[in-house]
Amino acid sequence: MKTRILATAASIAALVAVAGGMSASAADLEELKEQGFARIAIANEPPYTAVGADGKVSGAAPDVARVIFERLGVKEVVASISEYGAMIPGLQAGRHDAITAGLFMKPERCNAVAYSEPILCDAEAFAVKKGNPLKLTSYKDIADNANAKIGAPGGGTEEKLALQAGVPRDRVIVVPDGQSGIKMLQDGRIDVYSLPVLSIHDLMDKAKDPNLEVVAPVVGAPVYCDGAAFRKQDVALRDAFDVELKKLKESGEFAKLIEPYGFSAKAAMSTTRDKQCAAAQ
Ligand code: 6CS
Repeated sequence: MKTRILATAASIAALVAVAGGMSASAADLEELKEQGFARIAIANEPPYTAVGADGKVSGAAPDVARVIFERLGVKEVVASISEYGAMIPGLQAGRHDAITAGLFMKPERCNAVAYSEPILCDAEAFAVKKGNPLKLTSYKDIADNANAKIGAPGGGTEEKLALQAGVPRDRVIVVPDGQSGIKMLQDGRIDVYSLPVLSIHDLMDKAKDPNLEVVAPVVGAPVYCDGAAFRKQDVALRDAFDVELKKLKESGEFAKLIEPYGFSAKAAMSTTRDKQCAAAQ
């Protein structure tokens, strides 16, 4: 089973042609089976989602989605990279059939999409200069220090948490990808880069920079869980996905898929979509 990224204009054009023929109203399972693939939105933020130099897509979220879609009779998963803040509009516009990217469940998102049951749970983290010179351990600490600038993904949870904690917009810098965030921190253009714990650790392991360190978990920030996200009108597809997800969880296959990436199957299995969608933040 391959998962491939939209690599060429031709493949994008081909996909747009196919997408154009899909009923914009709903991506139902029979259509996806006939189409032969499901179009997923990802962010390329390991270990949640990753795109290799060869275009091969991996990461815990696409790996779970690939197995489930295959069991639903959809042979292939075709991924396109999107900023977190653009994922839901892209889904609603019919550019994706599902978001499988670690898009954390929060009330406003739960109102906009049909989430599956929880899949990947994680706390939040900061990457800072060695010794954490500004003593930043919470988003409020950043708000309280007029000189502190935070980098975070556009439309992402960390951006929202910083703004909610009172960090002014001009001190919240949108960072397009992990490597840029680490570089901006190293160059002193930001004082802290915030992503979920496993994402920050992946970046730091690759950066191997002794002048940086991790603050985790961020004090006062909740543990979030994602689910696969479907259009509101595609609840039947979401429900079919959930049936297979439940089987994966019960058989132990779910743990085998996500725990090598550092995620906890127990964390996802100890909560529910309803609980995550009702949570405060
Ligand atoms: O759901 C979100 O908004 C966050 N999720 C991940 C996996 N990374 C950063 C992003 O802000």
